[in-house]
Amino acid sequence: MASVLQPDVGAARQDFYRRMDKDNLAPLWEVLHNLVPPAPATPCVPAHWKYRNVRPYVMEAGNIISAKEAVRRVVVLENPGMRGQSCITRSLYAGLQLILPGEVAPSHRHSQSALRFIVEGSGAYTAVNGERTTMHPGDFIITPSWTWHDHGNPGGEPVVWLDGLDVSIVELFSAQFMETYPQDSQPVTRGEGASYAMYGHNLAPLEPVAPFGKTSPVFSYPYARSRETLARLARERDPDTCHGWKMQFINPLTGGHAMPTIGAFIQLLPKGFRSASYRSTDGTAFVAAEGEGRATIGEQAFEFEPRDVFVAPSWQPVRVEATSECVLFSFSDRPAQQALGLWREQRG
Ligand code: 1HN
Repeated sequence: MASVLQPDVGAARQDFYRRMDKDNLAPLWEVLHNLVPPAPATPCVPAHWKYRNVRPYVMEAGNIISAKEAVRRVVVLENPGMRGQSCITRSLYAGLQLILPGEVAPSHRHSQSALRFIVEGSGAYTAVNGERTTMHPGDFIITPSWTWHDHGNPGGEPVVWLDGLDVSIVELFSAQFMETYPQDSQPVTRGEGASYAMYGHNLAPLEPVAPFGKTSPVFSYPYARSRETLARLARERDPDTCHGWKMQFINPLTGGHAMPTIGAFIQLLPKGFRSASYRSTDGTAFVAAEGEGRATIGEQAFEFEPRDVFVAPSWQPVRVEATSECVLFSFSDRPAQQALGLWREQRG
């Protein structure tokens, strides 16, 4: 009878697994359900970093190590579900970088793409392939893959920005490359604003050659322009029930996302706005640029204020209530998922 045979079947299987294990073989049926779950499964959990808690550590880092010695003096925002893995979502890295007056973070390049969202202070610059751009709070700045970049602060105050990188994506494909520039600072070969003037005003050179490949030739998107656009949009139409007034940063040469792996967004929520629930497969990191409110992500509610960071894992419902008028910057791996035909969203 089959019931009598069950224990033997179990023992036979264990013996089979042990023997095949020695030859680097394993039975799929033991792991199949974990490999293809019915809906997104991620170790990423909802989390919130209050800037008022994090800032003292960032400033203390400034006393403990120089930007030059650290190469990049950054406090990493580690997702509590993935401690030790230097990531805020399964695919993306985030950290708060500090550069003090007079410091230089030495030039290097890598295949990972980076974005910067300026959180505090003005007067530092980042240089990308020979052009510097001065940082102001709320600016969105891109370091395209494989471009030389260094940061400096000739100004008089500390400058802090949020870095977002596609570290885990590039690692997944084992496509990491990195080189150090022979000098701390690369030579300046173009005037400040050259890229923005050439590509950021609905004009492009005849037969434009994309200077940064699949990444936008505009590498600095000033907050003043983004904010003005949101204010104008708010006068022109009703807010979306899920997103308020939300825009994506684009590559003017393609109309698509500004970066091939990371999507960046900015949204305005009017005072008193309560969003409808929204979820998508791109786990998303948010930074509050202006205003206070409450973000409910899955089961957890976070009260945020300006400069706070919070993260929504893939497929967890997100709702935002704006106590005052809010501007949120956010980024995710949406372009990568869309390029691979994987991205899904669900409203309400
Ligand atoms: C990097 O190169 C920078 O260039 C910042 O500012 C953060 C995190 C991981 C790997 C490289 C930068 C980084 C990074």
